[in-house]
Amino acid sequence: MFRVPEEVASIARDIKGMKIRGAGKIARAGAEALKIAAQRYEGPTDPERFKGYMEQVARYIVSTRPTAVSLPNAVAFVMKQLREAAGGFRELVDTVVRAADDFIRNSLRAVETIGRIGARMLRSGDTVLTHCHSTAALSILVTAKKTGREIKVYTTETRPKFQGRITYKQLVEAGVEAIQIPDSAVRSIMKRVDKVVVGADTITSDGALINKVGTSQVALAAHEARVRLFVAAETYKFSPASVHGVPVLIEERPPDEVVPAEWLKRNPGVKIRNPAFDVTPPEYIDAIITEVGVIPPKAAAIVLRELFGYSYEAEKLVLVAAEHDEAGVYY
Ligand code: RI2
Repeated sequence: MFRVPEEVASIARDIKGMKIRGAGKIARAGAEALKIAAQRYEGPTDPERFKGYMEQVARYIVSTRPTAVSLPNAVAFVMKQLREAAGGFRELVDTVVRAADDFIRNSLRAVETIGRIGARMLRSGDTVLTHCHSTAALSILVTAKKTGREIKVYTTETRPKFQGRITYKQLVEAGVEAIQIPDSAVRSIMKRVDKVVVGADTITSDGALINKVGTSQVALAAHEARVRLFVAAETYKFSPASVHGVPVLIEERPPDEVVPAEWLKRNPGVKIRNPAFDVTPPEYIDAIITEVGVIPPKAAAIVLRELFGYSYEAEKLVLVAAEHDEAGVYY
């Protein structure tokens, strides 16, 4: 029977339950889980058996949340090196550990670089609006402040899970002037906004952005008000599977995130939908700020070819994720 160490199971539970959340963080947690699984492996030390076991762990980790491609990309990064590695059991474990550490280190560095590049695109006196809680978007806003740009930031609440409160808190802690608004205030506030900065869960080869539900409404309001919208996205948020026409599954989360379980009990039969993400078309995006530079959304396919060579590795894993949740909606 397939077993994972408790620490790995706990990471998987935390990703599913959104204790660990944010596309970059779940990617790093996925890499860390593979590393722990390899280090704690107690089965037969035959290299092929070990590789087979790690393939199962990879599928298990990827099946936790279906939308952010950062997770299968992180897992594919580690697994590619394991698949291609020769040598005995110990060497294979070392390969997994090294690859996971490399991914985590590079990922953190990418967030920092995006902060530096993105901050240059803001000016002192700018009023910025952001949605949800994105570490990459925050990196830009906080770096702007650190580099002497006095900005003001409107943060949406981001119903139903209120991740906007984390953004608000972290901005204030960094000394950035922040103002919390309800999601429904976005269109009226947009008149006072100079730039929008949001994060990304997945970017498809045609330059569409899949991000926290509500992002497309923010983009629509920005477009109408002629406010520029920037996306902060590490390159592992780009979907190699989308090049091959694989759709992105929009995660549907439980109804008790929308209304309290108690209320649901008192009102049986109430129908609720809770899609966690939505799709912003490339036409509403001015630029994507990545660690390799600022690109127009339509250059997503080039980034994918340069970085992944149109690899099928991540595609397979995305498909596993998609098969996992039949109730979801595909983009
Ligand atoms: P970073 C989050 O998803 C939000 O949609 C956020 O914009 C995106 O991940 C990227 O976040 P969730 O995990 O990687 O809260 O920039 O559902 O932190």
